[in-house]
Amino acid sequence: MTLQFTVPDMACSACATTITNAVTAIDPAAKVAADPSTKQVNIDTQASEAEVKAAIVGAGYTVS
Ligand SMILES: [Cu+2]
Repeated sequence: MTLQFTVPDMACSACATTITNAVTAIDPAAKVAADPSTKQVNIDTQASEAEVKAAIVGAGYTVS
């Protein structure tokens, strides 16, 4: 399943890496494409939307 989130406070590539790591911590098989310029995060994962959202929020970011 592909999830798409907007993360407005993803400002740079370090943020993108932090978000990617937070998601792969809950699903090591997830494919994460986080783009700081568009604030979009696309995630191909078997984890639920709620789990992925919680992981991103837990890393200190806002999901809108
Ligand atoms: Cu950053």
